Amino acid sequence: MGAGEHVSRRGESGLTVRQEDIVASFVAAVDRIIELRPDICLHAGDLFHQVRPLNRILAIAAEQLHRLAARAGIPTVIISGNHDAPRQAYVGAPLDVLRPISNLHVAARGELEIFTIGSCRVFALPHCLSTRDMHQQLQACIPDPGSTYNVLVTHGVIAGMPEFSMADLGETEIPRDVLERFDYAALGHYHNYRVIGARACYAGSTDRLSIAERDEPKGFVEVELDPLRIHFHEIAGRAMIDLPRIDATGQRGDQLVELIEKQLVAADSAEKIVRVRIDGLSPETLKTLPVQALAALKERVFSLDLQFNRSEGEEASPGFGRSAIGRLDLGFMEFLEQADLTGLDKKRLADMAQTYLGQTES
Ligand SMILES: [Mn+2]
Repeated sequence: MGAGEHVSRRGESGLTVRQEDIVASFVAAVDRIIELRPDICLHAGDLFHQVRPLNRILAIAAEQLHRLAARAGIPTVIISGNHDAPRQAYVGAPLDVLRPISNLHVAARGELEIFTIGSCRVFALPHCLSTRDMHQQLQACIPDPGSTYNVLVTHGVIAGMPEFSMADLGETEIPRDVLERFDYAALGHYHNYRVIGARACYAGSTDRLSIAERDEPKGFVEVELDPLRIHFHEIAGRAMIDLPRIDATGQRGDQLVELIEKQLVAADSAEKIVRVRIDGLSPETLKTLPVQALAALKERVFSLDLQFNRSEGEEASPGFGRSAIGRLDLGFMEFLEQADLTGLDKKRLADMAQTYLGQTES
């Protein structure tokens, strides 16, 4: 929750209309879960898309989790993911604010916490500060043979399955053999619903967070443990579409706007989130582009993302405005996230930073 801040229009709540959408999907999921009355509800991380969500978003999260755990009495376990885990421990996690909610179990300290709920032991392993920490904590994920059920809830990419990477710098790997020890493993990080092997699953996010998710159903999963059965519940969200690419070569600006408009009308796009990619934009086309007509087009669509690919490259200079120095490797990772790294291997830079900078400080 909190994502969608780049949409310009604001709703009555003061949030952007897209932020309101994403909140509404989460609330719809809570409604359905309360109806289903499960023995336990698990959230596998990244409830928030950043370490410091808006106070309003934090308040909505508290209200909804209070409704689910305290009022409806559904024991709920939530962990932090790579987006909402603090990079330095002293900052604290936004989930810490939710700790006073009764019947809500929060794991947000970068270490494994084990909660006993009825006949189930829930191993809650949140995002850790470093890959090394994560590996140590994974070794402690040993099911309790005395417990009827042992369930794992964690956040990251399954080792050897890069298709579940979100290309985030902080993401960590989860070895498959750890998953196989448990009666069920609830996984977070990847945004789409996917069943992994026999007893693990990414439930995915409750709404679409990038254009890459345009054709994916969104929702949550209901899991029965004995025998194991996974059932996906879909939450209908706003439609997201990618229009055919437009070639701007040889077009005047006004002709180009006309082409875009034609596509928008054909796709019935007023209430949709739309991406249009325009290739081969020359300085001539750019000069004659009627800015007001373009702005008027944006008014007619819920959200219009116009991506112009110029025929000439233009470099943006990255800002490096940090004064406080914490852990060097983590500071460098934050810098990498903001820098324009087009054409560079982000993952390799991050790995090198962890190897060299992580050794000297810790
Ligand atoms: Mn994540």
